[in-house]
This record gives sequence, C-alpha cells and structure tokens, in this order.
Amino acid sequence: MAEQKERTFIAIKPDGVQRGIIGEVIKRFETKGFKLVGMKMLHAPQDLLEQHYIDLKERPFFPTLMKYMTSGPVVAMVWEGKGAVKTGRVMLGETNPADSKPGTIRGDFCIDVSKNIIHGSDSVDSANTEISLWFKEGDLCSYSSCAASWLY
Ligand code: DAT
Ligand code: MG
Repeated sequence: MAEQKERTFIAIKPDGVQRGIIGEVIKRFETKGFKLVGMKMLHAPQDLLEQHYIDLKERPFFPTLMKYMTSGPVVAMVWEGKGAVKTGRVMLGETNPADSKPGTIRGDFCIDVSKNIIHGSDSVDSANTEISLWFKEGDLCSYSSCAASWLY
C-alpha cells in the first residue's frame, strides 16, 4: 500500500494557464490513473517561488525565472498513486522541451526551456517538501475511505 500513496507536486506555469493547457494536463494525469488530491489556482507570491526554486537561486536565469513564474496565475496540484513522482517526470518530458519526446507534455506543447509550461517534483523528498510549501495537509483529500476497487 505504501507506494500507492506516493504523491507528487505538479504545477501548470503561467504560460500553460494562458495557453489553455490546464484541462489537457489534468486529463493526462487522470486517465493515466493518478488521483487528484489537491488543486488550487493562485498568483504565486515571490517568496513562495524563491523557496520553491531555492536550489536555483545562484543560477544566472533565476531572475528571469521569477519574472516568468509571477507573470500570471499558476495551477498547483497534488497527484497521488504508485510511482507518481517518477512517472510524472516521464509524462512531463525533459527540462528543455527541445530534448522532450513527442507524447510528453513539454514535447507536445512548448519549445523553449524558459517557457516550459509545467513543473513536476524530481524526487519523493522534493515532492514532500514542495507539497508542504504549497498546501496545508488539511487541504488535501484522502481516498482511504473509498472502496478498495478505487485504488490501483
Ligand atoms: P525541471 O523544471 O525540469 O525540474 P530544473 O529544476 O532544473 O528543471 O529548473 C527549474 C526551471 O528553471 C525549469 O523548469 C526551467 C528553468 N530553467 C532551468 N534551466 C534553465 C536554463 N538553462 N535557462 C532558462 N531557464 C531554465
Ligand atoms: Mg526541478
């Protein structure tokens, strides 16, 4: 059961929202078999984004990244299921859309690394950190009271 509860943090970035890709992303994760356990739309504050991207603070593109991520609302989500972190990354494609295969979200919908439309956690540890940064535990749903046939 433990691995079925794995959760990943997925966020549709401002360009993904502006371009109307919210439904497409949700459809892909939902039909793949993951469970949506939390979702909110927000104009992310700079301090939240600085925490979220703390590992990149010294990179030359960091100011551009902050400007991009605060340019409009984002859709923050938590998806749950077996292998959610690793499979989520496979579904996203590579950081640089130019390296992303067709069939992945970045491979299908974008061309520029600085406008790559979606975020996904890169490890279970970073997923847990990111989820607690963006959501309160009480904001997340549990499917544990649902019939066993719901879980796979
Ligand atoms: P990922 O989003 O695939 O986990 P990352 O954590 O290395 O990639 O970087 C976070 C975001 O920063 C990435 O989605 C887009 C931006 N970024 C990364 N490398 C970049 C670069 N060389 N130039 C511009 N933006 C970059
Ligand atoms: Mg990353």
